[in-house]
Amino acid sequence: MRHDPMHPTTLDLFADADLEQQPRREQIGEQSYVLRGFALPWFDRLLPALHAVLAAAPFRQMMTPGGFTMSVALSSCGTLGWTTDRSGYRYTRHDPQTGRPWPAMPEVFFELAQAAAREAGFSDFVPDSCLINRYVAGAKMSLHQDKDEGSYAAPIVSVSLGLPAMFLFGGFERSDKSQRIPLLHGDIVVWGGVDRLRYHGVLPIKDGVHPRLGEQRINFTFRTAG
Ligand code: MD3
Ligand code: FE
Repeated sequence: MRHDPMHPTTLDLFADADLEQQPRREQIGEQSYVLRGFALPWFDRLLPALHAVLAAAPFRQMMTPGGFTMSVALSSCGTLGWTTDRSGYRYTRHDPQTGRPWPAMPEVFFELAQAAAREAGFSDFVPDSCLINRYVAGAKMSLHQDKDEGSYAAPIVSVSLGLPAMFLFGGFERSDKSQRIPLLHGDIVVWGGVDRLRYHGVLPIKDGVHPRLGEQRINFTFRTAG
């Protein structure tokens, strides 16, 4: 009776919950981690803050220096916002579309980014930029390095929300083999130190409907840009 699987004791239930729990922190590189579900408890506070940012700085598609329109739509908050146009990639203090300063980074964004960085071994992360990427079905980001920041000393924190994505985590040359890492709603990835200049990208998003965010994936990329 005590070991009837249909009648687990309270202690058995705790034991099972423990066994079935996914490892919360996956190491994917020497100084790179995926924090599974880390943003989930923050989501209800992130959403209204996101809407306020987007009311001031709506999503827009930008052009690469090479003349291609990015499939991902962008916005930013924080002191510095990443932009691209025919003259190049850079960080600006003003939204080129409105001429106004980028919206301030909501406190809840900053706190989440700092908590995630700490969990990955980077204490005292002070992001001054949050790029907000919006992917609809088919949108992708080709392999690239993040090289537009003033220093590579700080880590980068990436928060995935909405539809799932297959993230490509490459090496230090474009031709190096990439790991494929599925990222789900609420997952956070943190990179820094020796992994800061690794190539990375996102495969085309598959269509679908997320119960909280609909037909899109939204990614926050926190950086110390200045
Ligand atoms: C790996 N965005 O906007 S950050 C980007 O899902 C960008 O939208 C990704 O790459 C996205 O530039 C999420 C992923 C990232 C950022 C920096 C890295 C991965 C990195 C630095 C080193 C290695
Ligand atoms: Fe990037």
